[in-house]
Amino acid sequence: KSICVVGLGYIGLPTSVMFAINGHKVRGVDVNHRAVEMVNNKQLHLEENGLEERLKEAVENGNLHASTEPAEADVFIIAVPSPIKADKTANLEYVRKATASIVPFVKEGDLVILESTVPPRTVEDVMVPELEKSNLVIGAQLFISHSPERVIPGKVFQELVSNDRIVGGINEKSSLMTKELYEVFVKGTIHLTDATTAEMVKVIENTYRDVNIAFANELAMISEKIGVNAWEAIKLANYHPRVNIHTPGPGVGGHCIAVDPWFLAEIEPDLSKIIQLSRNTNDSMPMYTADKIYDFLKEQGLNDGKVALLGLSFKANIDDQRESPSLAVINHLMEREINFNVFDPHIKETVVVNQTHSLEEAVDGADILVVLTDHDKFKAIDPAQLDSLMRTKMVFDTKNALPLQDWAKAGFVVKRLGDSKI
Ligand code: SAJ
Repeated sequence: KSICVVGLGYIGLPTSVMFAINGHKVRGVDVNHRAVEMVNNKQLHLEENGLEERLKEAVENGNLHASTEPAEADVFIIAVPSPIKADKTANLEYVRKATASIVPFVKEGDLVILESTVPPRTVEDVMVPELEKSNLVIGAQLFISHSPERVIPGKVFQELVSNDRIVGGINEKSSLMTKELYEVFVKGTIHLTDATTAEMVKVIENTYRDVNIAFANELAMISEKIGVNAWEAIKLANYHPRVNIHTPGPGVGGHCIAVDPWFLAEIEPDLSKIIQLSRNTNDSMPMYTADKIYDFLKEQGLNDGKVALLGLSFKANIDDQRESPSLAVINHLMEREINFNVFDPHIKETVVVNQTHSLEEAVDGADILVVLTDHDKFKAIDPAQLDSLMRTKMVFDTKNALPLQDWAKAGFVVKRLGDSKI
């Protein structure tokens, strides 16, 4: 089949590559000229484990070609961003524009699939009206479905294959056509439903995680008041066969979990109270973290304290700093005029002020080391290595990433988010 994938980002590119190495002819489309050029030159414009070799294979076998313009195809897959606006409502302009861009190219018998996460009813209310402009009969001559991506950055290629997939068509034929297409590489079960249910499923998966993390963050804050280590308490509670509490941290980042719950809040603001409260709790964690840092410096009698922040990406072992809680922590420190350096071994380009490109530089003269992202590279830091570099030996671990007992033995004042037992 010929497939036209609109959007060559974190989802569109790996998906294009997978179809191309599994025998389909793929045209990858992106408005970003540089991304298009890089893909055609087998170069990565984003980091993902296993992408480099697969991209090479897909381009070299002649099945993947990128362009800035769509063209005729049997299948169109839309994988463009669906962010929120400042007022926390969905910005569906990318989805609408991408849909409009394929209208001149769709022909009888074609299938259009939306992979982007969207508020329930977007396929029916935004995409269908656009696609009707093709003059094809929707559901009889042109087939449409939602097949939301569910992969986690860092493990995209494993999860594309092994995860179950939800496919929701505007009618049964659309669902079946979509299932047949993805079966070429998906080993998990493909579950069929209608388009609006599929949209709901995707959004509630991420909302479930957000609410659960907010709960964990609340437990962390309570634990700090009552002589409990929340990490230990959560671990023990999770031995119960019906309990699965997530972990606390300095906030929730990324462009999915911190965004998707708003899609439900937008539709039914009065009926989504827990969802909105959780979102706001998680959004308040960077401020809480910055306040803690401030208090720890004060405790040591330091008015001109200097902070070494470790971690800019929104989670472990990836290079993606979009919506990262670290950026919000930095803003709060700046508001308080607290001196800081920040270092992330996964982020090569300079994205914030006071960013250093080595650990040594970041901790030089610092009074507190703060772990904001649980990169493996941070877990392996030997506290003895920092001995002569830091002015005050204090460490604050917001992710329960470090063996703090060893750090205490090395003479550090140790602090952990959610732990007043330490
Ligand atoms: N986080 C916590 N505590 C936890 C888990 C995560 O504070 O217990 C934080 C992380 O540090 C990070 C943020 O939440 O800042 C989000 O990270 P994540 O690993 O939970 O999720 P994402 O955004 O990388 O990917 C999620 C996944 N959704 C689910 O697991 C339900 C993924 O499967 C989706 O495909 C993806 O969203 C998406 O694109 O929607």
